[in-house]
Amino acid sequence: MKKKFYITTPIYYPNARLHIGHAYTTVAADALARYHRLLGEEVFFLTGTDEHGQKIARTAQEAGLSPQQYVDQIVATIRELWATLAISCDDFIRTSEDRHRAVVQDVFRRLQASGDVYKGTYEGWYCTPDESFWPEGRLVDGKCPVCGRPVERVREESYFLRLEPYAKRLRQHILDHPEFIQPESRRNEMLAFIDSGLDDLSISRTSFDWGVPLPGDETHVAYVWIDALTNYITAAGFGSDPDRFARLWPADVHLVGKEIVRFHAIIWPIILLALKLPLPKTVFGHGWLLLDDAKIGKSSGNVIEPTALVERYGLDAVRYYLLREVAFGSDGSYSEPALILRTNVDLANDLGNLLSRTTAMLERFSAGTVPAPSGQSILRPIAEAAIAECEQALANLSLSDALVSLFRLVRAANKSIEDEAPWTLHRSQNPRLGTVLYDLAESLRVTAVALRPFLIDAPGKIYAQLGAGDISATSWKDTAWGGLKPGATVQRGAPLFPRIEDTDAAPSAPGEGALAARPEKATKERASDERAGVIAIDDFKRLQLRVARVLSAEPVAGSRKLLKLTLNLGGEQRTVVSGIAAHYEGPQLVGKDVILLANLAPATIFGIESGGMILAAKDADHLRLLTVDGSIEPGSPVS
Ligand code: ME8
Repeated sequence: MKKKFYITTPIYYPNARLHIGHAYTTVAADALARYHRLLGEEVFFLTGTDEHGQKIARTAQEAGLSPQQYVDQIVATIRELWATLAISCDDFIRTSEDRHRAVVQDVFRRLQASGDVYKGTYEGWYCTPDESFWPEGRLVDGKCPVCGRPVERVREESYFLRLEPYAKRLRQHILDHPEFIQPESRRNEMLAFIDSGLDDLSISRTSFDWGVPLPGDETHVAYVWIDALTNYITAAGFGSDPDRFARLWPADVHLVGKEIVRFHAIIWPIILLALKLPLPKTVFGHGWLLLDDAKIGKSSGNVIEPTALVERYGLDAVRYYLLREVAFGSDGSYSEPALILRTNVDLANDLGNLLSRTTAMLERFSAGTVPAPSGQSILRPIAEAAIAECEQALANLSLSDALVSLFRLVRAANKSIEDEAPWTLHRSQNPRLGTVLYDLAESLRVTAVALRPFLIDAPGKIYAQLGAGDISATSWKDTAWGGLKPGATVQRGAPLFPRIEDTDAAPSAPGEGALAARPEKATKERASDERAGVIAIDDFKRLQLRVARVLSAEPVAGSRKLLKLTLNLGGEQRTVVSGIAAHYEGPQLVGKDVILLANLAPATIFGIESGGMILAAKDADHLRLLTVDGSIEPGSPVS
């Protein structure tokens, strides 16, 4: 029988249109689902909407609509958004559906039978935007400790679930299963939360009726989080299709934002323990996308519409940016200039140029067909290592690392064009040419298959241009080296990713010394500041300054001023051309830590692509490189 992979996103509140933060989780889950399908597994990828509760009831009332009418409208926009982002979910659950109501009621009956439910009165605070109860002692400055918004005083009759009887078992489960709560920082937070003592949880509400009525006591509706968490078993067939449920449950990954890990890693497991059901294998709490250091959120008024970005930059660029830019698990800043830069550097320059250079050379030097390789392949071991690293990263849910590995292969292929100089091999009729060209085409083919979980259009276009056939017939196994058939006819096509011209993006030529990036929109005030030479902190923050360790430094043929440096940036290597040859000998620099402006648009200098600028201080006679005061990991950010 096929291995199964069940992955979920949170079910989102349809109280307002969704934004790039929701797209972030959903695109990440989609990439993982696509990867596991390529592995040949039976994948069940679930997303949906969390439609009950006080927040939705109020929003609908303000809009003059019934809650159902209100959510129906928003859900239609969410379905459109997921279609725009090519989200390949296998089910979209809505908690207002009958199939779900029946399961919530069943869960309540079973919880009551567990003996850990009692009726009482809830008196305390409630954060309506987060739909969460808070005892007085946990508030921070009288506000919700998670989102910082005002809380409301609530006093009403409620059913409670005792959590403490399950705390010890849950704690032990967390300790025994290091993969259960990830990343590790969230695991430690949850252990600390359990150790601080678990209050009985109010599991019903009586002050409004937009929810699932409790069986036997219809003046109560289920607390919206109990209702919402239950979606994960409803969709898997709990109570409706026992065989399917036995096959799918437990979920392999609940992917959630870090602010709701507590619900998924404490409350949900305790409900499952009370129901005597197995616990999900992994709850992964990713970080937030931030705008000017604040979480992008529906209520913060700083939402970014993903659809507009897709229209402007294309689906693959937006997906790539979301999956690559921020280490999955950490918070990261969203910025449009960074999206443009990522697209131009990785997709247009590195991947797109590799394809157009390779197909152009195949046309010119090999009559438009893929030659047969004969000699030693330089790129094959690099490709095999990149795929192995990519697999490892995906097993750890490190989506950005997976892409870093694949683009290492793309960069190595580009470098091999410079190193092997196929035009010279062609001129001298050197038989190595066939191997070099095959290597390039095959590296692109392997990359195309491996990019299928992440990108939607580009992999198929690469396949078509290489004459490799229909990419939809490939599986992950086709990332193995050697799939491209010699003799295939190359079909050169349009550039894969046209460069996005953005005059407001970072300065383009290294060595200009123009460190202040231009603001996105020059308002009058900002323009006058600029004239005075003053920049805003946001302008400074757009510069990605990083510590880089010099791996090698060589003179550039034909130039007396330039050195070509190869730098270690942590997970990545960069080549930078720098005008420092009059001040430093190459060997002097090897092992030195320098400061690199890492997000400067690349430029070709003396035929070498330079990816950034290293910083130096200069007086009339001297130039000295900036460095760090002691030992620090290469790649560390400078701020
Ligand atoms: O919490 N950065 O729904 P919700 C990253 N209905 N991710 C973000 C984000 C940001 N700035 N903003 C939102 C709920 N998200 C409940 C869930 S599950 C049983 C019930 C993502 O509409 C992230 O995944 O408030 C976060 O957890 C989710 O949207 C919250 O969506």
